[in-house]
Amino acid sequence: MLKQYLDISPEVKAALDAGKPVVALESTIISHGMPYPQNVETALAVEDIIRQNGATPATIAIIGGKLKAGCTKDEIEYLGKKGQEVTKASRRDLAVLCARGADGATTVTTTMIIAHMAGISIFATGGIGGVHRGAETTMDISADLEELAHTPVMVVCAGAKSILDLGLTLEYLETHGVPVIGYGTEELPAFYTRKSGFGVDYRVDTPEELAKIFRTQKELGLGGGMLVTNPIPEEYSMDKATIDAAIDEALRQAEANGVHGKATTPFLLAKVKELTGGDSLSSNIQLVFNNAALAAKTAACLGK
Ligand code: PSU
Ligand code: MN
Repeated sequence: MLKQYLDISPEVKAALDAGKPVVALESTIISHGMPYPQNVETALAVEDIIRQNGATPATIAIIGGKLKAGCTKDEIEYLGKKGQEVTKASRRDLAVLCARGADGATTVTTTMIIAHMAGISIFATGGIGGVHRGAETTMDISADLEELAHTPVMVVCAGAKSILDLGLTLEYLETHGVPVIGYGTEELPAFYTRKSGFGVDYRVDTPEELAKIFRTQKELGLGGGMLVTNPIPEEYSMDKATIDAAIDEALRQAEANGVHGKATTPFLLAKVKELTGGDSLSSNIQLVFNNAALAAKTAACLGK
Protein backbone atom coordinates (compact mmCIF):
# COMPACT_ATOMS: atom_id res chain seq x y z
CA MET A 1 0.00 0.00 0.00
CA LEU A 2 2.71 2.44 1.04
CA LYS A 3 4.78 1.36 -1.97
CA GLN A 4 2.55 3.23 -4.41
CA TYR A 5 3.47 6.52 -2.70
CA LEU A 6 7.06 5.97 -1.58
CA ASP A 7 9.75 6.44 -4.23
CA ILE A 8 13.26 5.60 -3.06
CA SER A 9 15.93 6.67 -5.59
CA PRO A 10 18.13 3.89 -7.04
CA GLU A 11 21.26 5.32 -5.36
CA VAL A 12 19.59 5.50 -1.94
CA LYS A 13 18.02 2.07 -2.33
CA ALA A 14 21.37 0.50 -3.25
CA ALA A 15 23.03 2.09 -0.20
CA LEU A 16 20.25 0.96 2.16
CA ASP A 17 20.23 -2.58 0.76
CA ALA A 18 24.00 -2.79 1.25
CA GLY A 19 23.71 -1.48 4.83
CA LYS A 20 25.71 1.62 3.93
CA PRO A 21 25.22 4.95 5.74
CA VAL A 22 22.51 7.26 4.40
CA VAL A 23 21.66 10.79 5.57
CA ALA A 24 18.28 12.42 4.89
CA LEU A 25 17.97 16.13 4.01
CA GLU A 26 14.88 18.33 4.06
CA SER A 27 13.46 20.40 1.18
CA THR A 28 11.66 23.27 2.96
CA ILE A 29 15.12 24.72 3.44
CA ILE A 30 15.43 24.64 -0.40
CA SER A 31 11.99 25.98 -1.37
CA HIS A 32 11.27 28.30 1.54
CA GLY A 33 14.53 28.75 3.44
CA MET A 34 16.89 30.35 0.94
CA PRO A 35 16.65 32.39 -2.27
CA TYR A 36 17.33 30.90 -5.73
CA PRO A 37 19.99 30.07 -6.87
CA GLN A 38 21.82 29.83 -3.51
CA ASN A 39 19.23 27.30 -2.36
CA VAL A 40 20.02 24.87 -5.20
CA GLU A 41 23.79 25.42 -4.95
CA THR A 42 23.65 24.81 -1.20
CA ALA A 43 21.45 21.71 -1.52
CA LEU A 44 23.87 20.17 -4.03
CA ALA A 45 26.93 21.18 -1.99
CA VAL A 46 25.39 19.59 1.12
CA GLU A 47 24.94 16.35 -0.81
CA ASP A 48 28.63 16.49 -1.82
CA ILE A 49 29.71 17.00 1.79
CA ILE A 50 27.73 13.94 2.83
CA ARG A 51 29.40 11.90 0.07
CA GLN A 52 32.86 13.18 1.05
CA ASN A 53 32.17 11.97 4.56
CA GLY A 54 31.34 8.48 3.39
CA ALA A 55 27.52 8.48 3.33
CA THR A 56 24.81 8.67 0.66
CA PRO A 57 22.56 11.76 0.71
CA ALA A 58 18.78 11.40 0.41
CA THR A 59 17.11 14.75 -0.21
CA ILE A 60 13.47 14.29 0.69
CA ALA A 61 10.48 16.00 -0.97
CA ILE A 62 7.02 15.31 -2.37
CA ILE A 63 6.89 15.51 -6.15
CA GLY A 64 3.77 14.74 -8.16
CA GLY A 65 2.24 13.07 -5.10
CA LYS A 66 5.23 10.74 -4.59
CA LEU A 67 7.18 10.70 -1.33
CA LYS A 68 10.75 10.96 -2.62
CA ALA A 69 13.63 9.57 -0.61
CA GLY A 70 16.47 10.82 -2.78
CA CYS A 71 15.97 13.59 -5.33
CA THR A 72 17.85 14.01 -8.61
CA LYS A 73 19.72 17.23 -9.45
CA ASP A 74 16.84 18.18 -11.74
CA GLU A 75 14.31 17.65 -8.96
CA ILE A 76 16.36 19.81 -6.58
CA GLU A 77 16.60 22.49 -9.28
CA TYR A 78 12.82 22.26 -9.80
CA LEU A 79 12.07 22.68 -6.07
CA GLY A 80 14.55 25.55 -5.78
CA LYS A 81 13.18 27.43 -8.78
CA LYS A 82 9.54 27.05 -7.73
CA GLY A 83 10.46 28.30 -4.27
CA GLN A 84 7.53 29.50 -2.16
CA GLU A 85 5.04 28.18 -4.74
CA VAL A 86 5.72 24.68 -3.44
CA THR A 87 3.47 23.83 -0.50
CA LYS A 88 5.30 23.73 2.81
CA ALA A 89 4.28 20.24 3.82
CA SER A 90 3.80 19.20 7.43
CA ARG A 91 2.23 15.95 8.69
CA ARG A 92 -1.32 17.22 8.16
CA ASP A 93 -0.60 17.98 4.48
CA LEU A 94 0.76 14.58 3.40
CA ALA A 95 -2.47 12.76 2.55
CA VAL A 96 -3.91 15.67 0.58
CA LEU A 97 -0.72 16.21 -1.44
CA CYS A 98 -0.36 12.48 -2.24
CA ALA A 99 -4.04 12.07 -3.13
CA ARG A 100 -3.88 15.08 -5.45
CA GLY A 101 -0.53 14.19 -7.02
CA ALA A 102 0.85 17.53 -5.85
CA ASP A 103 4.29 18.79 -4.81
CA GLY A 104 5.44 19.54 -1.29
CA ALA A 105 8.59 20.85 0.40
CA THR A 106 9.20 18.71 3.47
CA THR A 107 9.74 20.29 6.88
CA VAL A 108 11.65 18.57 9.68
CA THR A 109 8.41 16.74 10.51
CA THR A 110 7.70 15.26 7.08
CA THR A 111 11.37 14.63 6.34
CA MET A 112 11.49 12.49 9.51
CA ILE A 113 8.31 10.66 8.50
CA ILE A 114 9.49 9.85 4.97
CA ALA A 115 13.05 9.02 6.10
CA HIS A 116 11.60 6.53 8.57
CA MET A 117 9.32 4.99 5.92
CA ALA A 118 12.38 4.52 3.70
CA GLY A 119 14.51 3.04 6.50
CA ILE A 120 16.81 6.06 6.99
CA SER A 121 17.54 6.89 10.62
CA ILE A 122 19.56 10.09 10.51
CA PHE A 123 18.76 13.50 9.11
CA ALA A 124 20.75 16.76 8.87
CA THR A 125 19.23 20.22 8.67
CA GLY A 126 19.74 23.83 9.78
CA GLY A 127 17.22 24.63 12.48
CA ILE A 128 14.10 22.96 13.83
CA GLY A 129 10.72 24.44 14.59
CA GLY A 130 9.64 24.79 18.22
CA VAL A 131 7.39 26.58 20.66
CA HIS A 132 6.76 30.12 19.41
CA ARG A 133 6.98 33.12 21.68
CA GLY A 134 3.46 33.85 22.91
CA ALA A 135 2.43 30.19 22.45
CA GLU A 136 0.63 30.34 25.80
CA THR A 137 -2.12 32.21 23.91
CA THR A 138 -1.58 31.28 20.22
CA MET A 139 -0.84 27.58 20.87
CA ASP A 140 1.67 27.82 18.02
CA ILE A 141 3.93 24.84 18.64
CA SER A 142 5.72 23.33 15.66
CA ALA A 143 4.70 19.81 14.66
CA ASP A 144 8.48 19.14 14.55
CA LEU A 145 8.46 18.64 18.33
CA GLU A 146 5.64 16.10 18.22
CA GLU A 147 7.43 14.21 15.44
CA LEU A 148 10.65 14.11 17.47
CA ALA A 149 8.59 12.59 20.26
CA HIS A 150 7.32 9.71 18.10
CA THR A 151 9.49 8.99 15.08
CA PRO A 152 12.81 7.19 15.58
CA VAL A 153 15.09 9.47 13.55
CA MET A 154 18.15 11.34 14.81
CA VAL A 155 17.97 15.00 13.78
CA VAL A 156 21.25 16.93 13.58
CA CYS A 157 20.67 20.70 13.65
CA ALA A 158 22.29 23.92 14.86
CA GLY A 159 19.69 24.37 17.60
CA ALA A 160 16.77 26.70 17.04
CA LYS A 161 16.54 30.40 16.27
CA SER A 162 15.40 32.68 19.03
CA ILE A 163 12.39 33.66 16.91
CA LEU A 164 11.13 30.86 19.19
CA ASP A 165 10.80 30.61 22.94
CA LEU A 166 13.82 28.36 23.46
CA GLY A 167 13.05 27.72 27.13
CA LEU A 168 9.53 26.49 26.38
CA THR A 169 10.85 24.47 23.44
CA LEU A 170 13.18 22.59 25.81
CA GLU A 171 10.33 22.08 28.31
CA TYR A 172 8.16 20.57 25.59
CA LEU A 173 10.92 18.22 24.46
CA GLU A 174 11.53 17.13 28.04
CA THR A 175 7.83 16.38 28.58
CA HIS A 176 7.79 14.28 25.41
CA GLY A 177 10.93 12.38 26.27
CA VAL A 178 13.22 13.66 23.55
CA PRO A 179 16.91 13.69 24.51
CA VAL A 180 18.55 17.00 23.57
CA ILE A 181 22.26 16.48 23.02
CA GLY A 182 24.85 19.23 22.65
CA TYR A 183 27.67 18.24 20.32
CA GLY A 184 30.83 19.44 22.04
CA THR A 185 28.80 21.86 24.16
CA GLU A 186 26.76 22.05 27.34
CA GLU A 187 24.68 24.91 25.97
CA LEU A 188 21.87 24.84 23.43
CA PRO A 189 23.12 26.63 20.31
CA ALA A 190 20.79 29.29 18.87
CA PHE A 191 21.46 28.71 15.16
CA TYR A 192 23.38 31.91 14.26
CA THR A 193 25.14 31.96 17.63
CA ARG A 194 26.88 29.18 19.54
CA LYS A 195 25.11 30.02 22.79
CA SER A 196 21.55 30.64 23.94
CA GLY A 197 21.75 30.81 27.71
CA PHE A 198 19.92 27.45 27.98
CA GLY A 199 21.58 24.15 28.84
CA VAL A 200 21.21 20.92 26.87
CA ASP A 201 20.46 17.59 28.55
CA TYR A 202 23.81 15.99 27.74
CA ARG A 203 27.08 16.87 26.10
CA VAL A 204 28.55 14.36 23.64
CA ASP A 205 31.93 14.81 21.95
CA THR A 206 32.13 12.07 19.31
CA PRO A 207 30.00 10.70 16.44
CA GLU A 208 30.64 7.24 17.91
CA GLU A 209 28.86 8.13 21.12
CA LEU A 210 25.97 9.81 19.31
CA ALA A 211 25.47 6.58 17.37
CA LYS A 212 25.77 4.46 20.51
CA ILE A 213 23.14 6.45 22.40
CA PHE A 214 20.74 6.37 19.46
CA ARG A 215 21.22 2.61 19.03
CA THR A 216 20.63 2.12 22.75
CA GLN A 217 17.41 4.13 22.60
CA LYS A 218 16.18 1.82 19.84
CA GLU A 219 17.29 -1.33 21.66
CA LEU A 220 15.43 -0.20 24.75
CA GLY A 221 12.29 0.07 22.63
CA LEU A 222 11.74 3.65 23.75
CA GLY A 223 10.76 4.89 20.31
CA GLY A 224 10.97 8.52 19.39
CA GLY A 225 13.75 10.61 18.00
CA MET A 226 16.86 12.29 19.29
CA LEU A 227 17.89 15.90 18.83
CA VAL A 228 21.57 16.65 18.26
CA THR A 229 22.43 20.33 18.44
CA ASN A 230 25.70 21.23 16.77
CA PRO A 231 26.95 24.80 17.26
CA ILE A 232 27.76 26.92 14.19
CA PRO A 233 31.55 27.03 13.63
CA GLU A 234 33.03 29.99 15.53
CA GLU A 235 34.28 31.74 12.38
CA TYR A 236 30.76 31.92 10.91
CA SER A 237 28.82 32.74 14.06
CA MET A 238 27.08 36.10 14.21
CA ASP A 239 27.00 38.97 16.66
CA LYS A 240 24.25 38.25 19.19
CA ALA A 241 23.08 41.87 19.49
CA THR A 242 22.69 42.20 15.70
CA ILE A 243 20.68 38.99 15.46
CA ASP A 244 18.53 39.78 18.51
CA ALA A 245 17.65 43.21 17.10
CA ALA A 246 16.65 41.68 13.75
CA ILE A 247 14.54 39.01 15.49
CA ASP A 248 12.75 41.62 17.61
CA GLU A 249 11.97 43.68 14.51
CA ALA A 250 10.79 40.58 12.59
CA LEU A 251 8.47 39.61 15.47
CA ARG A 252 7.09 43.15 15.59
CA GLN A 253 6.34 43.10 11.84
CA ALA A 254 4.72 39.66 12.05
CA GLU A 255 2.41 40.92 14.77
CA ALA A 256 1.62 44.16 12.89
CA ASN A 257 0.78 42.17 9.75
CA GLY A 258 -1.33 39.59 11.56
CA VAL A 259 0.85 36.74 10.28
CA HIS A 260 -0.20 33.39 11.73
CA GLY A 261 -0.32 29.63 11.18
CA LYS A 262 2.14 27.97 8.82
CA ALA A 263 3.17 31.36 7.42
CA THR A 264 4.72 32.47 10.72
CA THR A 265 8.06 30.65 10.54
CA PRO A 266 8.79 31.45 6.85
CA PHE A 267 7.79 35.10 7.44
CA LEU A 268 10.10 35.48 10.45
CA LEU A 269 13.00 33.69 8.74
CA ALA A 270 12.68 35.86 5.61
CA LYS A 271 12.51 39.08 7.64
CA VAL A 272 15.54 38.19 9.75
CA LYS A 273 17.45 37.46 6.56
CA GLU A 274 16.32 40.72 4.96
CA LEU A 275 17.32 42.73 8.03
CA THR A 276 20.75 41.13 8.42
CA GLY A 277 21.63 41.00 4.72
CA GLY A 278 23.95 38.47 3.15
CA ASP A 279 25.75 37.74 6.44
CA SER A 280 23.00 35.58 7.83
CA LEU A 281 22.64 33.66 4.56
CA SER A 282 26.30 32.69 4.49
CA SER A 283 26.19 31.70 8.18
CA ASN A 284 23.09 29.64 7.45
CA ILE A 285 24.83 27.82 4.59
CA GLN A 286 27.94 27.09 6.66
CA LEU A 287 26.05 25.65 9.61
CA VAL A 288 24.13 23.31 7.31
CA PHE A 289 27.47 22.10 5.86
CA ASN A 290 28.75 21.55 9.39
CA ASN A 291 25.66 19.53 10.36
CA ALA A 292 25.81 17.45 7.17
CA ALA A 293 29.40 16.42 7.91
CA LEU A 294 28.56 15.42 11.50
CA ALA A 295 25.47 13.49 10.39
CA ALA A 296 27.46 11.59 7.75
CA LYS A 297 30.17 10.64 10.25
CA THR A 298 27.52 9.55 12.75
CA ALA A 299 25.64 7.55 10.10
CA ALA A 300 28.86 5.66 9.40
CA CYS A 301 29.08 4.72 13.11
CA LEU A 302 25.40 3.67 13.26
CA GLY A 303 25.99 0.73 10.96
CA LYS A 304 28.80 -0.64 13.14
N1 PSU B 1 13.68 26.99 11.38
C1 PSU B 1 14.79 27.41 10.74
N2 PSU B 1 14.92 27.14 9.43
C2 PSU B 1 13.96 26.47 8.73
C3 PSU B 1 12.80 26.03 9.42
C4 PSU B 1 12.69 26.31 10.73
O1 PSU B 1 15.64 28.02 11.35
O2 PSU B 1 14.11 26.25 7.52
C5 PSU B 1 11.76 25.25 8.65
C6 PSU B 1 12.00 23.75 8.83
O3 PSU B 1 11.58 23.07 7.66
C7 PSU B 1 11.08 23.41 9.98
C8 PSU B 1 9.90 24.32 9.69
O4 PSU B 1 10.70 22.06 10.04
O5 PSU B 1 10.47 25.52 9.21
C9 PSU B 1 9.03 24.55 10.91
O6 PSU B 1 7.89 25.26 10.52
P1 PSU B 1 6.71 25.50 11.62
O7 PSU B 1 7.30 26.42 12.64
O8 PSU B 1 5.61 26.13 10.83
O9 PSU B 1 6.38 24.15 12.18
MN1 MN C 1 3.22 26.83 13.68
